[in-house]
Amino acid sequence: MITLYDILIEKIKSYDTIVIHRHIQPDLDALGSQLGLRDLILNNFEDKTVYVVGDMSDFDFLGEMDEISDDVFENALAIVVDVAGKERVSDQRFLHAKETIVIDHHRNDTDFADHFIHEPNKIAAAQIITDMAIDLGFYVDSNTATYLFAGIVTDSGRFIYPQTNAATFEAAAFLLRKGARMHEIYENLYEEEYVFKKLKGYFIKHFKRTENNVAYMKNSNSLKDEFKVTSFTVSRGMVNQMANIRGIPIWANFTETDNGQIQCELRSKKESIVEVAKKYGGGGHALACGCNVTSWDETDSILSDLDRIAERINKNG
Ligand SMILES: [Mn+2]
Repeated sequence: MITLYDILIEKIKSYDTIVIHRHIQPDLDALGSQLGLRDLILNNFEDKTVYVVGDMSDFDFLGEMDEISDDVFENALAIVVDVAGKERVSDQRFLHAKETIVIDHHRNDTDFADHFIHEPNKIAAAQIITDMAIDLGFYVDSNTATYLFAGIVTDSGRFIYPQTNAATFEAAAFLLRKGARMHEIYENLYEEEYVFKKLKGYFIKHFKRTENNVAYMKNSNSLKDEFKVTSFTVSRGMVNQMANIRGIPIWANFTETDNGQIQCELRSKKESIVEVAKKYGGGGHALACGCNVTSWDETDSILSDLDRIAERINKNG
């Protein structure tokens, strides 16, 4: 039987030039699987030219991208990792490649690839590539192992997300045996900006609770100037400073922005609160949603709506 791995190997063998892409605003799984696959190909196949392309993010400590001209794509194989939908692929020139292969673990289909290695049971694209390297007996050096480890550790939320299982740890253990520099990755992940740390402290010190234990913060527009951060950092970046507190089922972060609106980030442990977000013209997921309002009075009515839900939760235990 010919597997998708066989096809991938066959295609890598038949192209001299390979360009590896991943999604825009890359996280460490996107970058880790991209850079890891590059080194796997360079270390296990002879005479290949492999490029990595795309925009960069805060995670640039992992490695650099290549600048290449348009004509490189003409006779190239494009491999896209950690994303299957055309729109979100970084550097759209993959559309000019001769052939395309997608390697992804997200639960959606591809709208462009010639071949699709789709393993949604795996927690990271980097795990798909690691398992493939194990199956095929590839040579894995310590750089490759470090890249792939970074993808697995972050897409699993440091081995916390529900999909984390024995196979996740087996892949990680394999990479550590191959010399993955785990502590180097952790140092980069856990270090944060001075102002960010100070802002966290401010939040933890000043957040309040409603009668039925909805935690909340109201942030005026001047707060972001005081800490020299963006209002996005105050709003989205800080909301979960009120998460994971025993007895607090719901938490909300209200942040005034430059245009005078108030961004409302609403979060809940178990009970859906998206109806509240919708009531005020917003939306999102059941447990993580938001809306924009124009007055502090409206944030008070949001709080009393959330407080009613919290009261029900507290009663039902
Ligand atoms: Mn991923």
